Amino acid sequence: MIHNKYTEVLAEQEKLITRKNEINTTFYNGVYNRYKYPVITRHHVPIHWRFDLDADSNPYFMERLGINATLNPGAIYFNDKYYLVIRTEGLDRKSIFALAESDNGIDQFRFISTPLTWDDIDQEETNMYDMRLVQHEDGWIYGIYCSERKDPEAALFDTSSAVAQAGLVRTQDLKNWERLPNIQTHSPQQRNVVLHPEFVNGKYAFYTRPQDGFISTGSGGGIAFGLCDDILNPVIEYEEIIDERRYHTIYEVKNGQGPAPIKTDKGWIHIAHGVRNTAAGLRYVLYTFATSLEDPTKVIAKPGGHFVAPYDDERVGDVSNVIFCNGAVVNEHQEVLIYYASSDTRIHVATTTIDRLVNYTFNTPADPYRSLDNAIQRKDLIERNEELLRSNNLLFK
Ligand code: M1P
Repeated sequence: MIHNKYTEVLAEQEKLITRKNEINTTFYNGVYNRYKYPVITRHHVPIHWRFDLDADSNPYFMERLGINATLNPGAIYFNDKYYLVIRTEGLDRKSIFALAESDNGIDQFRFISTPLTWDDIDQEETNMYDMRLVQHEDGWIYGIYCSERKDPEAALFDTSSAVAQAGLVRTQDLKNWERLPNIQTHSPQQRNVVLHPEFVNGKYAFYTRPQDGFISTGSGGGIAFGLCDDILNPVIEYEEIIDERRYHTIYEVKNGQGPAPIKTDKGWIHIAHGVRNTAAGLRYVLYTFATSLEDPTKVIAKPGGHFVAPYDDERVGDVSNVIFCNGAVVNEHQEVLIYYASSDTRIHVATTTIDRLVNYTFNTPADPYRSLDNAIQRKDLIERNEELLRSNNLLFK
């Protein structure tokens, strides 16, 4: 018999899932809109994924398999619907992938089907997270995710050192998934590996992030680009750094490609994350840059500073002061929906348009890299504005 508490808990959840989202009018920057509510939290995960509904085996209606956080979703606009493959982290710290669907992409996301599974080709793989979903021109939808295992080289007493590599799966319908071999590179560790949606010189092209350690990128210089001949045996022989880390920037310590780049008339627009260190720990923000349509290894525009940073309540969570994005979609109206997680805890959407994203990326001044040059850059803006205000009789001094 179903426990009588079930309908009560379900009705409460239904109120949350069907709540309309609204633009957050306390925030304005002309680049994108933020929304009042997160689009997915751990409270959106179906009741029957967490509770044993049977009154006999669960007389107190206890949550048996709780969810700790929902974060870092891959995203795709597919058959007129918005889909997220969500990193769904259980109380046991393991992340699993779960599919959620919405008609409008800004609210009423519902988890559908069951958690994603595929052939277990790798018994050492312990954790999986941060899938990038890419509709490739070869006709497949690929998912590239971080595949993590215990470091086989770690000393016996060391139970936390890990190795991250890029896992690869593909699907035609988001329901049936085929596991392909992990992507091989010469780097000891890899995270934030993303497939470029088109062939480059007839080959599969990837963005990678070579790193020496599990947390620290060490000698890994930034976001790299590499080609691969065979997606069924994915080997990247050479990685070329295309977007370097640099001293005293928002991406000084680490950076990583977010979703697959978005193709526009002016270039490929990339949404990436940058990490800097602070007395309170690492701070993760998003930034954008553009690469050439003719040569995707060539950066042709890069605004200074962050694109999205933790805002208000977004600052606090399991890993505070983090904004991370690995999913964005473009619909038929050229609207861009950017899915980002705040503080490794819940998922939000920011909306903009291709026009605005291009305008932002190509016309926002670059980081001058030095405070005095930065002061000159700002002074120039102020003087131009003052001149305009004066000519409109709006400057009274
Ligand atoms: O905790 C912040 C993020 O840290 C990692 O990102 P990166 O590899 O760039 O440091 C990832 O584990 C990511 O999932 C997480 O959100």
